Amino acid sequence: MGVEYMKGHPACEGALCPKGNAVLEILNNGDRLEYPLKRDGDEFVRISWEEALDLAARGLAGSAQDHGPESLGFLASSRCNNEENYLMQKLARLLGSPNVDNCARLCHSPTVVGLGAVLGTGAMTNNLGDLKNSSCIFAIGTNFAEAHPVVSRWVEKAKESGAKVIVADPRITSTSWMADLHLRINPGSDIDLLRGMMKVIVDEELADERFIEERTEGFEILAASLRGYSLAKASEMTGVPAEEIAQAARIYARSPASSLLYSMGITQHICGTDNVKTCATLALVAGQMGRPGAGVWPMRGQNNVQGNCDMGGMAEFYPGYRRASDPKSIDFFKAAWEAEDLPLGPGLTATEMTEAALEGKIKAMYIIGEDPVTCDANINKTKAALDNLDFLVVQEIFMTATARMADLVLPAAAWAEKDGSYTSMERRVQWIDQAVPPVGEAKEGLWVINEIGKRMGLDLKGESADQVLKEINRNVPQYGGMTRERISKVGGLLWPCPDEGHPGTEILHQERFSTPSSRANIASADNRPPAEETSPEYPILLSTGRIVVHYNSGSMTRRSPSLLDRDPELYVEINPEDAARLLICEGDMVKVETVRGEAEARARVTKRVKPGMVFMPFHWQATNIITSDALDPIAKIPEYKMAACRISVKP
Ligand SMILES: Nc1nc2c(c(=O)[nH]1)N[C@H]1C(S)=C(S)[C@@H](COP(=O)(O)OP(=O)(O)OC[C@H]3O[C@@H](n4cnc5c(=O)[nH]c(N)nc54)[C@H](O)[C@@H]3O)O[C@H]1N2
Ligand SMILES: Nc1nc2c(c(=O)[nH]1)N[C@H]1C(S)=C(S)[C@@H](COP(=O)(O)OP(=O)(O)OC[C@H]3O[C@@H](n4cnc5c(=O)[nH]c(N)nc54)[C@H](O)[C@@H]3O)O[C@H]1N2
Ligand SMILES: [Mo]
Repeated sequence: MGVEYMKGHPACEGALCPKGNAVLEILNNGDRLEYPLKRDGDEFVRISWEEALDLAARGLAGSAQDHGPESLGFLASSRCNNEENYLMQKLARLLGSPNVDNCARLCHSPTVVGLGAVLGTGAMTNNLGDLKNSSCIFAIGTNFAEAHPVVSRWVEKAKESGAKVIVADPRITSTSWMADLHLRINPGSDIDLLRGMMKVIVDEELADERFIEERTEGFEILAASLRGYSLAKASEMTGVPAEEIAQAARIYARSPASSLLYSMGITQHICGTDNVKTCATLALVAGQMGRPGAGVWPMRGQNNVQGNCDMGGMAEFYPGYRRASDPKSIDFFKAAWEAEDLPLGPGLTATEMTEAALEGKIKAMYIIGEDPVTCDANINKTKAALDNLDFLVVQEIFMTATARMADLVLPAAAWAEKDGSYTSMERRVQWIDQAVPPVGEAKEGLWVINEIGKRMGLDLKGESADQVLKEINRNVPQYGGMTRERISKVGGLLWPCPDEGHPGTEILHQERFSTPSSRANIASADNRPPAEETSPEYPILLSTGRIVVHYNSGSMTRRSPSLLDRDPELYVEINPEDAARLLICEGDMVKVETVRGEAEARARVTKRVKPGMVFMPFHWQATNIITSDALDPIAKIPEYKMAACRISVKP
């Protein structure tokens, strides 16, 4: 009915981003899915919930019977609450499939595994408000001013108290405008930048020797590898003047408290995991960790991607980051769920499920609140994979490109229409009460999953979000003390919160790291070139990312008239030098081609991108026709930030 601002909220103090302000245009949108729909040729016909649930159960059971439970793939939704995601992975695993994953695969999977390996916990170390205590804010590969506008407030507050802001980004962005020092790095050269900074820190005796000695392992290997490295080499690889790298290193290491913020510019590379580990290593070497204003802030994506990973909606982990490959995890959940057997993992990641569907190994999929046909890299491949399935069920609030390919579409209640908890990127867990009834016959995800389970002979114990939260309290140690009452208070609680007397944890790693040895593992990695390098045929580097008014697939924001009005169509940013050479003028429709296909976009001629590079947002489907699906070998994230393309004016 209206939007009110929570002035007393510790993370946002009542501020919303443009999408938050447009929320009612989306919630009350006339396009919302209201009834279950079944495919009939090229059309969809309305059916009853009874028929829909039977169909879903039969589709999944049929595949499990004919091809084994490992032929089932599940995508949980980071837009949905913890209880829905907990139940989704429970359904998958009780059916015997280890293949459950979520959009973190395309996003911060390198953080979960990389930061996890270095610090023991793959999550933001401090809270957002704590940024005001930093006297240096180093933002690398994050455009938080557009992607996390609420964070800008805390950075502004730090600046008002004299903090220095350093931004490492190949583009000029709304975030780089806030910077005292903008390192205009060559895309994909972050490890060289970080190593260059560490070289200066070590050589100029700015390393925190006591912290390294008392709290870390592996420094000698890094130090040895830096001996053969030079600032000149770092400058050559990154395209950043040596003096600027040295200046950044000195400011970061000398400041009483420095924060390091990173996001997709770091993770979406084939060396994404090594990038993350190197970011954390810089913080360790400088001793910038485990204190107010000092730590590592991975800027996570969706409203509940943190929670989805915590709940075990990931191929590598059962709930609470119990390794899916560890028989002890299986024993724990066999007892907790009174299950005879559970699948040992890791299961297939979202990106591997696509390959497996193409090979005919995955036969049926249940997708909740994800749109891979718009958001995957190289979507023609994703389409072919989904086409190859025997059965696809999609649970959505809108008819997305993915839903359009389904055999069965289930209408879902949106956030304001259901109870449940969400975990923000600061590990903050908050309960939301249902405010309005769902539109039409839409149902909350919990009910749908529970009913499908029943029809497959399973009692998932998912009658209400309350009931599931209590099970989460028992089975996810970090959430032990997160009762509905406690997390309903403004600001909720930050995990870990192991019991009901625990106040939650604002800053991690203050005394020890959560690794088995309690020490952080210093990493030493070398840079690797991108999977796809530019060539005479495809001479320009294509980078993709976000703009402030649109959100991921755009399935929601492109339906908001006020947001669409601000950015109505797909565009490509191109440097004036390249534009002149290619005879492209501002406003021309151009064709952007890679080996995988072509996309049409409106040219914006601007110095915001370097010569030899173009940038496209991915909130319109065409972009991911051309992006590269090369994967990081550990986290299996695609290299969305690097592809080789060519551009021409559309005849
Ligand atoms: N408005 C809006 N906000 C969002 C979203 C949205 O779609 N729209 N999506 C949410 C989600 S799911 C996520 S994951 C976050 C992501 O938030 P961000 O990661 O901040 O968003 P991106 O635009 O993908 O990339 C960030 C920056 O990385 C830079 N970059 C590209 N390549 C490199 C490189 O090689 N090195 C370095 N150092 N920088 C590079 C880009 O120029 C870009 O400015 O945003 C969340 N918030
Ligand atoms: N080229 C390029 N591609 C990218 C990226 C990039 O930087 N460049 N970034 C990648 C990243 S970081 C991410 S996270 C992915 C995002 O990929 P997706 O997760 O596929 O993107 P979203 O648009 O967030 O899709 C979520 C869907 O959930 C639906 N939804 C919202 N609320 C609910 C609900 O309550 N219930 C249900 N059932 N559904 C709901 C929305 O309608 C929407 O269709 O995209 C990736 N793709
Ligand atoms: Mo994301």
